[in-house]
Order: sequence, then structure tokens, then C-alpha cells
Amino acid sequence: MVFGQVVIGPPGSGKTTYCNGMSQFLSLVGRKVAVINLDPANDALPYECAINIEDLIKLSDVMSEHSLGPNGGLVYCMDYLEMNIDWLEEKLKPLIEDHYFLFDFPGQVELFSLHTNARNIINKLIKKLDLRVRACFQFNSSKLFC
Ligand SMILES: Nc1nc2c(ncn2[C@@H]2O[C@H](COP(=O)(O)OP(=O)(O)OP(=O)(O)O)[C@@H](O)[C@H]2O)c(=O)[nH]1
Ligand SMILES: [Mg+2]
Repeated sequence: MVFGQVVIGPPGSGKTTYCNGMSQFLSLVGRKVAVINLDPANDALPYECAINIEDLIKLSDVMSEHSLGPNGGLVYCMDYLEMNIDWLEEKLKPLIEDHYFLFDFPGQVELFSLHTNARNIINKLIKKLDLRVRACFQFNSSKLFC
């Protein structure tokens, strides 16, 4: 059985920062951790990622080849990942034995609502790999009190 966290939340809410901090914490307490970057808009990652969607598809290539803006490009990338879920499954398989997974997702809400490709990706992984994941929703609480 494989355990991990799906890290979601609005753009800029701290998903990538959380993945970095949590992976450091888990490493310190002796867990093997794999951070999986599934946000093609993430640049300058603070953590060393085990798997990077950039190795499958690049947002900048999609935007220039298909004349899409950042949001349209992101939807395209997530559709592409959903269609090529076997690529991700193959990359995850060698880590399943002993790693805890942290999935760093994009923040755009349409990937989970209007388009459901990000949700579909999570559901497919759960079924294919028998993943046990918790959703970790990041929210910038300071905006509530200012
Ligand atoms: N003060 C404060 N800043 C934070 C915290 N978490 C993240 N940040 C800062 O907020 C900014 C955005 O953080 P990211 O981790 O890139 O947020 P994200 O949700 O991954 O952003 P996207 O990938 O663009 O959706 C960065 O400048 C971080 O340094 C926090 O807990 N407190
Ligand atoms: Mg991020």
C-alpha cells in the first residue's frame, strides 16, 4: 500500500513551499520521500523532484505551438498528462515499495471544476497504484484578516 499527499490550492497559496518543507521534515524523521511536480508552470523548484511533468510536456512549447495563453496551456498539459497516465505510472512504480509521495499540483481551479483532468489524474493513480492519499489544501489565511 502506498501513502502520500495531493497538495492543492489556489495559485500562490504555498503548495510548492509546503512540498519542500514537508519533504525535508519527512526526510529528517527517516521517511523516504518522492516529490512529484505535476505543475508545468512551476519554475525554479526549491526541492529535488523525483518526477517532473516537464520531462513529459513543457508549458512554453504548448503555448507557442498551439497559440495558447498560460491557463489554456495548463489545461492542455493536464489533458496530455491524463492521456499519458501510463508515463506517470511507470515513473512511480520503482518508488512504490518504500517512498511517501507528495504531489505538487497546479493551482488553477478550472483543472478541478470546469475541466476535471486534475481530478481524473488523481483518481486514475489511486486505482492503478492502490494509492492512499490525503488532500492537503493550501490557503493563504492572511488574506482573510487584512
Ligand atoms: N509568509 C509566507 N509566505 C509563504 C508561505 N508559503 C509560501 N510562501 C510564499 O508565497 C509565494 C508562493 O509560494 P509557492 O509555494 O510558490 O505557492 P504555489 O501555491 O506553489 O504557487 P503556484 O505554483 O504559482 O500556484 C512564495 O514567494 C513563497 O515564498 C508561508 O507559509 N508564509
Ligand atoms: Mg507551485
